[in-house]
Amino acid sequence: MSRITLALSKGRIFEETLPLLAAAGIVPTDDPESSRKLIIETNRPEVRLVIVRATDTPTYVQYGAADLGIAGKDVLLEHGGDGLYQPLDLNIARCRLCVAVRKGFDYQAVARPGGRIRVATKYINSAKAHFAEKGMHVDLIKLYGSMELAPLVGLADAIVDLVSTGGTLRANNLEEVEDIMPISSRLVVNQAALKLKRDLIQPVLDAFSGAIKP
Ligand code: PRT
Ligand code: MG
Repeated sequence: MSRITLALSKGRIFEETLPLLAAAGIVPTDDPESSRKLIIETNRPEVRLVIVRATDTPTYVQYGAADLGIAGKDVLLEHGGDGLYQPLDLNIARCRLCVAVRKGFDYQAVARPGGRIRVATKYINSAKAHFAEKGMHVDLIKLYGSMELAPLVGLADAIVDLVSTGGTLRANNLEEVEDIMPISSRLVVNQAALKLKRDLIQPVLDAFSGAIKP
């Protein structure tokens, strides 16, 4: 029997994908928040889910360990998208990528061609492209989380991070000074799998596509 494997991260992407799966007639048999299982079966014997770290989703799909996956545009921009077909913006897990600084830091003084700034981020590629376009010189410091701390302890002048409600910035005395781009999650498909298992994958694409909320 031919099967398809869909890679998802737990948390917001899993939660917001459930209605799309339901539209495709797919219901997981376990909840990854309470179960420790990394492979989750569904009501459909030919469809299974694998639970991966959000940043690893494109890698599983690129190498064909999963046929499909759902990943944030932020993650896809850092991964590069090699070997991935990206047919659908699912419009879920929405937020924006932005530049933020400690309140009182004069960002406008350095936000000009030739200006220099030290930036901490997990989004090295996106940050590099953004500051290059502005003609700024940037010293990038790679972090893996809690970026909001960096300007508070003098590790960086600014951060490039995702913001949704703005609550985390406010709680840490930071302010958004530049909007880089809107972010949402995309469906990614392994290109070889799409050809070999089109009979199983195409109906999922069609159902997802019909269930996307504006
Ligand atoms: O959490 P973990 O370290 O395991 O991995 P992850 O952060 O990569 O995964 P997860 O599940 O937290 O996020 C998965 C995807 O959700 C991301 O790749 C984004 O595309 C999307 N997304 C949407 C977000 C947010 N909204 C978001 N608000 N990802 C992260 N955040 C964080 C942000 O980094 C900041 O620390 O939430 C904080 C800000 O939230 P507000 O509401 O206080 O502004
Ligand atoms: Mg997170």
